[in-house]
Amino acid sequence: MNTAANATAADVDFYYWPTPNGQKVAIFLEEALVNYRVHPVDIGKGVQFTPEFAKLSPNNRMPAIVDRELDVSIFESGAILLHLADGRFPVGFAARRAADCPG
Ligand SMILES: N[C@@H](CCC(=O)N[C@@H](CS)C(=O)NCC(=O)O)C(=O)O
Repeated sequence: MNTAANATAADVDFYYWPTPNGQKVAIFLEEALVNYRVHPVDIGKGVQFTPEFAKLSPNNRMPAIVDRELDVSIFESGAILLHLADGRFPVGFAARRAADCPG
């Protein structure tokens, strides 16, 4: 995860709040070693209804991501997971499997 302290250009901006739909994307990002930056979307405070967020997620729900290489935003956790699983990200599952199970 990218934080202000170790800020480098992230490959993915992740709009997140800790609910199961958010967490399943968070788990994927961590497990696939994606270089991502978290943007909290406090759904208790109505952040999901701001015009800025609605541009990324027109159904006003999180999670959402922005893929910086393709400059595209994606919402709906299932669609996000399919997008992230395309193998384009720096490590991806194949490399992760090889790292975890050498030989
Ligand atoms: N089908 C969507 C559901 C996303 C969803 O329901 N997000 C909830 C939190 S888990 C949300 O943002 N709720 C805000 C609201 O209803 O105003 C997905 O899988 O991403």
